[in-house]
Amino acid sequence: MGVVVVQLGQGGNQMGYALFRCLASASNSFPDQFFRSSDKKGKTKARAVIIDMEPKVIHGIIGRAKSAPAQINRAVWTYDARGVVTGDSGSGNNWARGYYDHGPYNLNSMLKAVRAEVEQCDVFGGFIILQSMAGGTGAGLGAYLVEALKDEFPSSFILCYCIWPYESGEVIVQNYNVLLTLSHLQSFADGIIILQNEQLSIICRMLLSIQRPSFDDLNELAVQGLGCILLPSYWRAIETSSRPVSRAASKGDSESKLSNDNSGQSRVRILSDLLASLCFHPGYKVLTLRFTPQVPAQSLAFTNFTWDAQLKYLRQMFITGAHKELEMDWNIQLPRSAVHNNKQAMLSPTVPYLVNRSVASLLILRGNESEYVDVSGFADDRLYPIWQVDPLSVASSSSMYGQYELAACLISNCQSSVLPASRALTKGYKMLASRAYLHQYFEHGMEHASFDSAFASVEDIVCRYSTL
Ligand SMILES: Nc1nc2c(ncn2[C@@H]2O[C@H](COP(=O)(O)OP(=O)(O)OP(=O)(O)O)[C@@H](O)[C@H]2O)c(=O)[nH]1
Ligand SMILES: [Mg+2]
Repeated sequence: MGVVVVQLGQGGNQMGYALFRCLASASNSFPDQFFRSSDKKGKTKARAVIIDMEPKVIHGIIGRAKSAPAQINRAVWTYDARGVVTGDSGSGNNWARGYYDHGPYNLNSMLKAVRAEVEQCDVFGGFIILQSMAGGTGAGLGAYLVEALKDEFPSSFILCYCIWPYESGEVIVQNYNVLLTLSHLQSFADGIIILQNEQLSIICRMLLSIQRPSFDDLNELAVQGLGCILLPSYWRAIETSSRPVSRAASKGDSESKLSNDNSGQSRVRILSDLLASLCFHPGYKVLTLRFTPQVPAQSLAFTNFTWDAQLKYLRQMFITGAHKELEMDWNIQLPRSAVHNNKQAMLSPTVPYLVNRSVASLLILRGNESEYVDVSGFADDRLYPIWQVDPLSVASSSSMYGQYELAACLISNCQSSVLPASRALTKGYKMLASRAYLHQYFEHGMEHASFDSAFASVEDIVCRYSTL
């Protein structure tokens, strides 16, 4: 099974490079879902297509992959030069330029590179798209390419991994760009993981003791969670008093014969199982990652981790919607009744809590004894809407994850990612009302109606999640 990673624009390419490094260095051998041996010389290549409209960043990551490769038993990996699509100049943070100009102009070369990489997979498992939402290429051309991929490969899964900009605003038109991108991805992608630069930066500063985090620092942190999900893991049961065995665990017995390994456990299929357990409802596709432990690399060897403590942190982060272990509100507890909803909590002064509700969650545990840890706290009915009958899936692997003796990642289809979307809407509507910078978009053939429909679609997303 092979997954093709499409890296787009500066953020997408730099993040993609960090992801391949993480996948290569966290296992004993190159995971064949993400790497392939090229024929004659037996060199290992990333299963990647790398696209940017200016060549600088692409040259940078190709050079870094060659000069500072993640080594496994002295083996190295590189990018395949045939998977590169680039141009002369970027999109200048103009979403319309990426979507209406660069997208159609480069479509054939992008699809050619994608088809060539897909053909290298014995079984093709889908696409992971890496992009930032605030610029012109990753966001605009990225939205165009995702539509084209859905058209060209209609039965393949598409999981987008999207960088949300600092909300203080690095790019003046970033609110337009994130809203346009999110609305397009909602229509054409199967799952959208949002990664907030702001949150990554706070974790780097407060928990990892990096005073001025660079993009490399943010990327390295961000891909830890994604790598934890993507490396091989196996379905396990949940076993709580109210739900004896999860759907995911029993599913493996009947359906996943192909993916079973020698131990008889059922292996999680990337991306089909992941998306089927999290994004089964087309109205809810926005995902959030939470990863623990969050400690500086140099402290890992001197810290004793226990499952009990780590899962307590992770569960409280989940309940409160927090992204970091520090300064989390431990006073927020689950309401007594499962029928409680957040809307009631907002309206009633006697209900002091607002919990982060989730449509579904997938918990991945890595490390010794991970098959036996009690995870019932994540299956609590009060964390999910009442119509959800089987919201939690759990997978594990007893192997160590890179330097982590134990690691846990929760990927949830929950309310916490829509808060930044609703703030972007407020700011975006303000700019739209004053017609700020619209001429830059109209120059490339975009119409006012496209803004209206994109904003309305994001409003729908926010509304659906906030009434969970
Ligand atoms: N986390 C992270 N964010 C990045 C990185 N590079 C850029 N960004 C963010 O991405 C946004 C800008 O988008 P870019 O990816 O630079 O834009 P692009 O896709 O190359 O598009 P154009 O340059 O307009 O053609 C800003 O919000 C940056 O903070 C990176 O390596 N990591
Ligand atoms: Mg760029």
